[in-house]
Amino acid sequence: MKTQVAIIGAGPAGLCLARMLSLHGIHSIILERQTRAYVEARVRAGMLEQGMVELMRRAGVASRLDKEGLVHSGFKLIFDNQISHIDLASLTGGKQMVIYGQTELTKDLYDSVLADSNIQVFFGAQEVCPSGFLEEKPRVSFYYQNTAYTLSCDYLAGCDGYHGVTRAAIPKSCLREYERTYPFGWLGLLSDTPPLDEEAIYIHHQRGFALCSMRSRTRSRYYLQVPLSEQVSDWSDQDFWDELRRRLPASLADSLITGPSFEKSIAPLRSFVVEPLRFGSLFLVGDAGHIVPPTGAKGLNLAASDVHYLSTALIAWYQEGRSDLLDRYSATALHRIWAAVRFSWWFTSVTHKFSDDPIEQKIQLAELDYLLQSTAGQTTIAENYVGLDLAEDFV
Ligand code: RFL
Ligand code: PHB
Repeated sequence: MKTQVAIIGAGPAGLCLARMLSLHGIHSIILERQTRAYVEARVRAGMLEQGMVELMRRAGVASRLDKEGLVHSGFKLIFDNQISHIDLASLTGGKQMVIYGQTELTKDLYDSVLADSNIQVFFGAQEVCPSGFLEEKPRVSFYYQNTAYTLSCDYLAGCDGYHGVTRAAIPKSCLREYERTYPFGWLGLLSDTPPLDEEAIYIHHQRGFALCSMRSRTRSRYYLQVPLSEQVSDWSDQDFWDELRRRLPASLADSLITGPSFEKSIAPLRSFVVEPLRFGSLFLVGDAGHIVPPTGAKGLNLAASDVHYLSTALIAWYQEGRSDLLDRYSATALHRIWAAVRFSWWFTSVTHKFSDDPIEQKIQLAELDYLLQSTAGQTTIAENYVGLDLAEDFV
């Protein structure tokens, strides 16, 4: 079996990369460990940067996103029981965010990828093992429906997330890993109830961080900071709503509409980057190469900028024989990744409870107060939140 680009992982990064390549006549095969239904059901991101929306449009998969996505021109930040507004659009020259669930985005990508004759997807691929990255033709061995296959390709894209096999297939001595784990997680809940507000609300509270977000005008997404020792089964819906109300100012707590949840899960928080993002003919893309805590809403958006850079570089190689963009993929992507790692770490560090030491909270409040009372401070937050510009030589 052979293809031009072998892609491991059919999450948003792998699917989007395959589509961008196909638009330029480049063939790819995607190997995915799970079933389509499993990947589609994973509830994760919701807040998309304009750059991600534009990538989806270029990939020809944005018609539902353009119709159903909720445009957000700002968000709210509550600390010391005071509500501040970050007016993203006016602080960034008109940039906005769009709320559209990763579940929906993945469904749209699957619909188009599975109808695309330049792309073949193997769901339920087992024991996927990439090798030969420094040889002329790298390969991937795998099992599909109990039969062993070997796929030969020109290039390999590791789009298999943080727990995938591609990063692990690179010799340890050739990579440098940077990692910070946080002593808490986010307990998320989805419910078919109207959102608390038309914008996302980030809440600093002495009991811990909370976030009020949404998926549509009738579907809400809420998160609570919880200790890593907690299990989802420790939290009934009533416990969740009671704790969320405690972390909200009274006026908002009174207007919170609650209802039965249909999804609850706990996600650990982590900052992680591996350098470089290339080893021979293997390129790491999205969560396979980097993870950020979700506070800055950057994970999926970074996967999108990686896809933009790598697809541009591969297209330049196949169409013009140019390898300079492939050579610069890692450094260019990492520049934007580190900016998002810094912002996501910072936003987490000023909004979450790390200890019971009262000086911690006082310093967080002083920092938030200092930044929010000045236009310069608000602009710094807004520019990072909407996402930094892409490198010009890859546009
Ligand atoms: P994914 O989505 O993890 O997909 C990887 C795919 O690879 C498959 N795979 C394998 N396939 C074959 N063989 C193997 N050995 C394999 N191992 C793994 C997996 O089954 C899977 O299908 O990575 P990708 O494509 O890089 O996408 C990254 C995003 O999913 C992630 O960054 C975001 O969800 C992060 N994130 C957010 N990002 C945003 O930009 N905005 C947000 O608002 C936002 N909110 C969030 C988030 C992540 C969260 N959690 C749960 C961590 C909120 C939360 C709570
Ligand atoms: C979400 O809607 O799931 C969401 C929104 C903003 C974030 C993280 C997650 O920062």
